[in-house]
Amino acid sequence: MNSSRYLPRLTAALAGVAVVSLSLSVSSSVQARELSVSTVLSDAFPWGQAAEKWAELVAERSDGELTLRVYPNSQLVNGDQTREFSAMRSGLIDAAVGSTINWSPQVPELNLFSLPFFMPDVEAVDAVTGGAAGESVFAAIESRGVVPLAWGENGFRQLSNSQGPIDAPEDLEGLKIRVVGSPLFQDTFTALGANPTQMSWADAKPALTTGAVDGQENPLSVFDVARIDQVGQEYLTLWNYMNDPLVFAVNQQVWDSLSAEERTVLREAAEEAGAWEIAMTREQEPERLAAIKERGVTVTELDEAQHQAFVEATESVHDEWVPRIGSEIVEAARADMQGE
Ligand code: X2X
Repeated sequence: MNSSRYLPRLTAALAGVAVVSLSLSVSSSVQARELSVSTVLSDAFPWGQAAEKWAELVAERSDGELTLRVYPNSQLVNGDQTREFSAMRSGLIDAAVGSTINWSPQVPELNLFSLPFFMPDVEAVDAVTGGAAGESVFAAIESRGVVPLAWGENGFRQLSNSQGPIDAPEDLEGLKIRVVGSPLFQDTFTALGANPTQMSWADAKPALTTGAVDGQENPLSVFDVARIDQVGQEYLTLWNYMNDPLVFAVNQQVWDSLSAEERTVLREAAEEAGAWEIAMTREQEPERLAAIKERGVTVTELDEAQHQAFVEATESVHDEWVPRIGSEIVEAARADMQGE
């Protein structure tokens, strides 16, 4: 047998092997995907840690085939956190761990959580997020092209200012308060007699530093980590006027492009990271409060009558906003909180 006769066949066979292995490596590199995840706060805060935890669990469970890259400080929307939802819906951002406040301009149902003095404690928040109202809120997000996967928590928002202790609505009279760029907040602080100014978180600290604004509202974790006491905010009122849940979510087209296994990994990792972050945020609050007091901040707590005065002063916000949120969702939330 003349081996040279077989050479072309052998070459062709080898070439075939090369093509197969090339196409294998191409298809595996197409499969290995990186998704961008937007957050407002970095991993110095529980919020950013929630996103990092999600990324860690996804990388681990997908053997590195699916990775999440977290972009903190609203950098994917140039600092404009109220554009995060639109950017995710349009596919500029693949995923996010975002605040219900920041997404509420595009998803009005999310204003449910911002209704002043509506959910008094963490039990109420859990009843709503884990109940029928929570499901309706997720359906509202999904109907706008974003797939919600799990809840996290920024926390109950407390009021700070540089001027003096606040234990009555009158104490807010004329104070310039930085609020997030969501219209409901404008209404709440106007109803309280304050002078609210909408600005992004990126602009908030400079505005507090220069005294352009007198006060702000954020959870204890944010006050503590961002050292808001160092920018003249010497007075803090614990009024639990609203809780700011976070939502882990993915753009609809991105979600549709994933395999069933990848979706399961993403969803389960989000649920675990969210539960982990919620527990941590709540556990850390007492130590954070102690640290804040130690730094010389005057902390004011409200008695029942003082609390009631704030509730009454903000009733008009409910009148205005319940129809915009949808009275069925608000009623469902009430029922969830009453354990019905
Ligand atoms: O801007 C804020 O106050 C912050 C960081 O809490 C949110 O993104 C809602």
